[in-house]
This record gives sequence, structure tokens and C-alpha cells, in this order.
Amino acid sequence: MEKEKVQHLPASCSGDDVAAALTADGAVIVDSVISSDFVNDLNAELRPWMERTTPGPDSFSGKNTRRTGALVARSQKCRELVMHPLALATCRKFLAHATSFQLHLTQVIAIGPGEPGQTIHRDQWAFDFFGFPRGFEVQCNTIWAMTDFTELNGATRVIPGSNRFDDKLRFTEEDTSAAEMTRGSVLFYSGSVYHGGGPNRSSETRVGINITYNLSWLRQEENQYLAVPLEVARTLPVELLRLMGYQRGAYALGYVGDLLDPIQIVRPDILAAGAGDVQGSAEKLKQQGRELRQSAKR
Ligand SMILES: O=C(O)CCC(=O)C(=O)O
Ligand SMILES: [Fe+2]
Repeated sequence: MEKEKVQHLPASCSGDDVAAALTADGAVIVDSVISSDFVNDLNAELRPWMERTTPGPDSFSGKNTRRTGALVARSQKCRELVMHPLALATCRKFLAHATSFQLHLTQVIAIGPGEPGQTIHRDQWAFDFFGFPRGFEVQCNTIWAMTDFTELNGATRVIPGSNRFDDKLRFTEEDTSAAEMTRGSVLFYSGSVYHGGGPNRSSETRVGINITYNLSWLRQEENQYLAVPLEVARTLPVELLRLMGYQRGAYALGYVGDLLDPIQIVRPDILAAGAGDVQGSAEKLKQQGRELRQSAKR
């Protein structure tokens, strides 16, 4: 039986469109979002780091797959991808049930020829396999295609609609379909959709940039505070710093010292109150503060 394919949207779509498709299917491809020049620039910045990366330590990471991280520290163009307006608009909508969201990880995934398919999984299993309620989304993920993604070269395998399945299920390649897309396109997928890196049966390397976001009351998969040295962090836009985690998750998570907003440590020069409020979360934070004070009085 022909498996259901991942739907495609045009580059002119909105974050609301992408979020709606994610709610329906758990995955959607947006075609030709970034230009060929942009992909060339990304490749030029990333190549030296990719060349120095050793293959994965186990079959889940992929013994013939190179995973290169710390992309905010290493690549100016990746910073732009992290802050891509379509990605942020999608997160804002798809993760709107939380006060704010944050950057979860940045990783080039280069699947080499001969690599077998990765175990089909949900990315949210990273949270110690906690069983989040069905429909309660904790991640919004992207894979930007740096090469064409084809069935042959290891395009991500996805089970559209599996965001609504039970947890901890096991699947094989036959249950999935290949998220085929052209270089410069992007696959959006939820933390709840079953998927995995495809087997690379070609003679070329398949390269994607995985940039994921999660609710800011959860732990980040990539430690941005150590991956990006403070001297580098100090040069970054406030909006990016907030995404990296230099913000409080909900009312209190991640404060520093005497209840300081972490942005005040990185950028003592700016007035922290309300500065760089990328996700309109200031109002929600104030409301949470009011509610906490109310309940303390009772
Ligand atoms: O590289 C891919 O296509 C997907 C990889 C993946 O799902 C993962 O490493 O969690
Ligand atoms: Fe994954």
C-alpha cells in the first residue's frame, strides 16, 4: 500500500499555515525557502567544522554520520537560520501554550553513503521518555536541506499523522515515507511525530541542518551556555540570546543571583526589563507573577 506522503507548502506560506499542518500531520515540507547562494554560504562556513567532525559513536547517531554542533558559535549564516522568520512564526503559534520557547539544538547531520536507516523514534523521547499527553506539543523542529533529500540518499523517513499515535511504538522503514525535498527547502516536524534519518543507498552524502526549538521550561538538548563562549554571546543580537536560553522560562526558571534576568549577565549594558522580548512573553510573565502573589495571599 502506498504510504501517506508528507505534504508540501509554498515558500509564501505563513507560520500559521505551517503550525496548522504540524497539528494535522506532525510534519510538513516548505519548498525553496532559502536561496542557492544562502546554501552555498552556509556550506562554506560549515565545511571546515564538518571535516573535523568524527562519525557517531553508536547506531542511533550513525557510525557513518557526522553530527556537527555549536552552530551559533561557528556560523553567522546559521544564526540567521535559527532566527528565520518562518521558523519563529511557526514556533510562536505551535508552542503558544507555553510562556516562551527556546533553541533546543543546532546540528549539521551529514549521512554518509552506506549508512543504514536510523531507528524510527519521536524526538521528545529525549526527555527521558516522559509520556506527554497527546496533542501537548513540546518541540517544533526543522531540518534545512543543504543537498537534495531523496529516497535514495537518506531523506528523513516520516509517518505523517503519527503525532496522534500511542507512545513507545516500534516501526520499520516500510511504515514510513521519505520526506523528499529540494536543496534550500525545509522539513518542519513535531516532537511527537515518528521519524528517523533515512538509509543512504547512494554514493553521496546527504546533508541537513537540524535546528529545533522547545518549551522553555524543559532542558535544552544542546547546552548553549557552554557551546557559545560568553565573549561570542556578547556580540549576538538580543533576540538570539533570548532564544539561546538567556531568558527566564515561565516566571522563575533560570534566574541568576538575586532574581536577575540572565540577559543582565550577558549584556549588562542593556536595560533588561522588556528588552528583546521576542515572543511577547513579558505580559504572560507579569500575569504569572500576579497569580503567584495572589495564591500566596490566600
Ligand atoms: O537526519 C535526519 O534526517 C533525521 C535525524 C533524526 O531524526 C535524529 O537524529 O533525531
Ligand atoms: Fe529525530
